[in-house]
Amino acid sequence: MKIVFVTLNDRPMLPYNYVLFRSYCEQDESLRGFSWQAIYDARVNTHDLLNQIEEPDVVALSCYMWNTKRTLYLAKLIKEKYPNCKILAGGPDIYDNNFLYEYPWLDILVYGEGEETFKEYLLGYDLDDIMGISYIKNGELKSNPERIRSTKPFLDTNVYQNKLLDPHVEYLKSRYNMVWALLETNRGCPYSCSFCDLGVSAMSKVRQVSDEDVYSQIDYFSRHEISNILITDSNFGAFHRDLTIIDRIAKSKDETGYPKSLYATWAKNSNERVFEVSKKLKDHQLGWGTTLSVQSMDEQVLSAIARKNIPLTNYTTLHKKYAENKIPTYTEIILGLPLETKQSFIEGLGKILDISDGEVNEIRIWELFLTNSPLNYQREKYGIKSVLAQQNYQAGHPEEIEKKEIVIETNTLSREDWVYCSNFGEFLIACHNGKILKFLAKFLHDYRDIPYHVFYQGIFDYVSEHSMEKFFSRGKEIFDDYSLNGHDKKGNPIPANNKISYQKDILNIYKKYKSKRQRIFDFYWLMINENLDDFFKDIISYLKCDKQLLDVCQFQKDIILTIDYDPDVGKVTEYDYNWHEYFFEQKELKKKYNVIKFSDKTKGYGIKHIIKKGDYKKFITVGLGTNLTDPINHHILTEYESLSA
Ligand code: B12
Ligand code: SF4
Repeated sequence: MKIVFVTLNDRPMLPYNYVLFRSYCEQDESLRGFSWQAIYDARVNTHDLLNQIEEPDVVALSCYMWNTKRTLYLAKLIKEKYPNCKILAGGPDIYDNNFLYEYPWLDILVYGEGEETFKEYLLGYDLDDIMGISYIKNGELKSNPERIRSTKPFLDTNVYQNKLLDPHVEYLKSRYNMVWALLETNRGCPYSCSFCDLGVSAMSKVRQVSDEDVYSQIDYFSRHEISNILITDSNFGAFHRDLTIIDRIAKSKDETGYPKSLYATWAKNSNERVFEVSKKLKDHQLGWGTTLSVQSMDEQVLSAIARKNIPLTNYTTLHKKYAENKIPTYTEIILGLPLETKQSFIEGLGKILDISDGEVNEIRIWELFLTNSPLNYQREKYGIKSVLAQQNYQAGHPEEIEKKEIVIETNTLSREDWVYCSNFGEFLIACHNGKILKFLAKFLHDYRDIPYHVFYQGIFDYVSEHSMEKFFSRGKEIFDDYSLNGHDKKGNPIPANNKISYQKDILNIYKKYKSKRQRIFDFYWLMINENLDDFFKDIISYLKCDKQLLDVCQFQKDIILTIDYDPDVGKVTEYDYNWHEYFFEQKELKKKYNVIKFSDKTKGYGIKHIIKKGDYKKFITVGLGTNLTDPINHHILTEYESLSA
């Protein structure tokens, strides 16, 4: 028998599901000796993938947010070419029996955990006896009872030890010079957030992978020089064992240089252990930051999405601790959750800045997807309306373009409010995380009692009608078109998350930078940067500045990295207050004439990007950064000496 396992990854990543399923099935002696093939490289075009497949008997599909349409399209082509093969589709994006009618080339849908189901199928069980599947029998839909999740520790299949992955490590290294691997240390989540695919009760029991298996996987990563590890657990740091796992990974890195980086979804109820894990990651230069997630800052909303059980109380202390230890933190918030209003959302963003004392390194505003989550079935209750939006930039046959439903209205948030909040959010990220107004905002918050959200919203509304009118109204138009149709007036798609992929007017602006940034907050950061004088004129006139405010505005404007900054010369500036000491050295604010010389030559946290005056291509990387840890050391000048001391 020939089995083809399709698991199209989002990046150059080892085909974990293939090896997991194969190892599991091969534990049964009668299933050894089959021929298996893994199809996983999403960078190869669909027809070339098809050409790699020969005479399959069984095709297994792993369907996720990022690959479902393409996987199903590939499956259609496979079935056309090999009509006798059987096709099974599983994964978190398989949740609706209608798929059997919509994609009639599928033979079986598999729900939930799939190893045992797949094994029973290969063993030739009668379909009626396999739990957790749906299929068409004699023209009628048959849906078997849900499979009860095993309570045993799972795996023990020594996934990474049995050499099945070796050729794929070589393939990825030779083709991409980069290898990502998944590390699963447990599965399931004790929480039940209603917007989440894992928030279903069937997944509430957390099952552990044995210590032995986890450690042997880590050894495999080091031995095979695999750089990037993505831990699949839903709450890494929640278990005491996680500290030992990190120690083991750190030891491997110290001894062999691998893995080089580690990414995780952090425990929601963030605690001392998560901090300890994060600190270890930072100390061994493995980490990229820790999520202190909230999803919403409104108690009513948290209650509606069943997330009330994750308390917000200790965030201020935690943020402080992370900041003191120079560990980047990022906080996620979702727009469009039930009971959220325009006001509660905007206040929520302000509260995030408040509880982090303005120091949150990155705020991420996520759109709310409607897939296999409990919320998907509460549309009426919350007046949920959605738009079908393309996922990211995609080329290829129209049938393989990934589209997902995104919430753009509820009975407490009108579509217009959604547009406003989206646009405001991009501005806030550009100005606070991008540090264009961060210091001014902090001063006004600390010394003039102006709440963060009041400051940012006031400025946003003002500049939207003045210096930034052209750009912010374009951003608004994009959100408006997106929420109405998922595409712009010319019919060009506006992809979820990365909004600007097809909008020529904006891409033209980027031409001189010889690079394109697809997020609207990046676009805003660059446009404000290009129009800094006018932008600050607006700020000064909006704030009706007194002398002290004028001085802090000047400081804020001076430290922003601009294209004409010359690292060979530096920048000399003067102020009536000791702003640099107050903001950068946590000293008391004093009236004191001082002259400062800024002398930054590079920017970047890990990789140091060299600043070059007038070089637009470099400027976009230097100023905006390339990866998620970058906000720590980009955007502004930070190297200085006092000439007046
Ligand atoms: C790793 C990961 C990623 C990686 C991608 C990894 C890759 N392969 O390329 C990254 C970080 C890039 C990522 C990104 C995103 N992700 Co993600 N991600 C995960 C994560 C943490 C692990 C998935 C995994 O491989 N688990 C290990 C496998 C073995 O378990 P499993 O997936 O549950 O599979 C079991 C069953 O589904 C089934 N099964 C799977 N395949 C098959 C096939 C067959 C034939 C059968 C029978 C059964 C079967 O059996 C498996 C074992 O029992 C999950 C959360 C989680 N803890 O599961 C989220 C998750 C898959 N991601 C999710 C989301 C929403 C996203 C994003 C959209 C987030 C965002 N807002 O941007 C992005 C999308 C990226 C894009 N390009 O569009 C959702 C998906 C919901 C859905 N309906 O698909 C999940 C479930 C998180 C959540 N709780 O909501 N993600
Ligand atoms: S959002 Fe996170 S904490 Fe909530 S159910 Fe999903 S995985 Fe669990």
